[in-house]
Order: sequence, then C-alpha cells, then structure tokens
Amino acid sequence: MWTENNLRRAMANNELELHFQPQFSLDDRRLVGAEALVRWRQPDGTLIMPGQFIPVAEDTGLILPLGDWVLGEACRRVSELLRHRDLLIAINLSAVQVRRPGLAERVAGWLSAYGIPPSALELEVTESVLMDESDVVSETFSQLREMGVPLAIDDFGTGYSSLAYLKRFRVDKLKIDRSFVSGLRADDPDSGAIAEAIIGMARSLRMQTLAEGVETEEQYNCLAAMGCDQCQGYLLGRPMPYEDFLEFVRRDV
Ligand code: G
Ligand code: G
Ligand code: MN
Ligand code: NA
Repeated sequence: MWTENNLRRAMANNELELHFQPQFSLDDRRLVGAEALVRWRQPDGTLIMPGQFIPVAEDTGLILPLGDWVLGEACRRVSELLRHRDLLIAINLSAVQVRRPGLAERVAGWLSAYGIPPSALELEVTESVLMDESDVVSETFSQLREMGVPLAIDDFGTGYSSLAYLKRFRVDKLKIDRSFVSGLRADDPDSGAIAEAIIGMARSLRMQTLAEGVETEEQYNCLAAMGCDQCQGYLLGRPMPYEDFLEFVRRDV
C-alpha cells in the first residue's frame, strides 16, 4: 500500500494525470462527453490506479488537495476540449470533499479561472453522500444547483439507501452501476429488471440515465430498447490519456 508521504511527493512532483473514458448517447452512438479518472504516473512510467491510492488520500486528508487538483485539471482540459466541440466532462468527488464547507466556491473559482460554463462540468457522488444529513452537504448541493453545475449519482443502486433523497436533492443523472449491466441478455427479460426499474424511475423524476460498464453489443441493444439515455464502457471506449481522447474527439466530429 502507498503511504501518505509517497502520495505527497507524487503530488508535489506533478505525477498525477487525468484519463478520460468517453460517454455516448445510446440512440445514435454520438460522443457526448467523458468521465475523468485520476491515475498516478510514476517516474518509471508505471501507472497506478486510483483504487490503490484514493483510499490512502481519503484516510489522510490528502484527498482535499488531490480533489482540488482534479477539479482544476478537469476544468483546464474542458476549456481545451470546448474549442473542438460541446462536451460534458464528469469528475468523481469523494465524500470527504463534499462534507467540507467551501466546495461550491472552489468549483466556482475553477470555472471562472478557465472561463468555462458550469454546464460543461458534471460532479459524480455516491448515494451515501446524499444520505448525509449535514447542513454543509445540502447547502453545497443547493449552491451547485444554483450555479448550474450538473450532478450525477455514481454506482446507482448499490448503496443502502432510501430513495427519498432523490426528491430532496434533484440530481440530473443516475449512473446505473455495471453490476446491473453485466448480466443483460436479450433472451432473458428478467436480466434487465433492475436497469429497467432505474430507467423508469429516472424518467418520472426527469433525470437522465447513463449505463456503466457496457462491454457487448447485446448489453448495448438491451439498454437502447429500455430507453436508457447514455452509456460508457469497454465496448465503445476505455479510459485513455488526454491526448488520445483529444484524437478520439477530433475523429468523431
Ligand atoms: O479508474 P478506475 O478505472 O480504476 O476507477 C476506479 C475508481 O476510482 C472510480 O470508480 C472512482 O470511484 C475512483 N476515482 C477515479 N478518479 C477519481 C478522482 O478523481 N477522485 C475520486 N475521489 N475518486 C476517483
Ligand atoms: O467512478 P466509477 O466507480 O464508476 O469508476 C469507473 C470504473 O469502471 C473505472 O475503474 C473504469 O476503469 C471501470 N470501467 C469502465 N468501463 C468498464 C467496463 O466496460 N467494464 C469494466 N469491467 N470496468 C469498466
Ligand atoms: Mn464514476
Ligand atoms: Na460508477
């Protein structure tokens, strides 16, 4: 496991980078945006995945400067990408970041530093964050909503949660967890029961849906038939370095 000091040094030496996994509209396969995913590029070129260092960052409080770096770097990339076409870039927020007062101000600061519209940056949080009763969290979400920054719930359907928070916070998008996508089979209607229920509920609450972890044409077609709005997954694109994503965007225009 990596230590706090390893990670501090990595940040000081600029060893973090954002990779981008493309997201598509399900009806026409058009590129609509990407999820930014942090990686740690070691001096010898080895790439460390977030599962190996985000937990350390969360336990030590380093997630605050790290999360702020992700926010700024994402905004910088968005400002470049918007010169090529309209896109939405999503970033992941840790619960620690959302519980700390001042997140909305940080977001506003980065948006204006790079001159990008709030609608181009989406913030992903997990269900557990929205279940938080604290005033800080609800204040932050209402500030972000007022600013016009879209909110998505990541890994939707996997948390232990009441659904009441969906009305309270009015999120824009539910990301259907890949565990509800991996088993989808055209010849087995039961395989899609959960995904279909999520899509139906989202529609009646006027939220978008994005299916995660789409790996096969069969899964893609099942989701299209259910009226899911968007998808991401290995079928259409893996997370990739910024330069590769830029190529991807240029090709798709
Ligand atoms: O990138 P992978 O492909 O391994 O992503 C694993 C998980 O790491 C993601 O599901 C996400 O929850 C988390 N993650 C990736 N990038 C970030 C980030 O910038 N901030 C936070 N808090 N979590 C991230
Ligand atoms: O933020 P979140 O927890 O959803 O992170 C997305 C994770 O899912 C990242 O680790 C990413 O590399 C991974 N991922 C993206 N697409 C696929 C896919 O099609 N299949 C699988 N198994 N994992 C995927
Ligand atoms: Mn995510
Ligand atoms: Na997810």
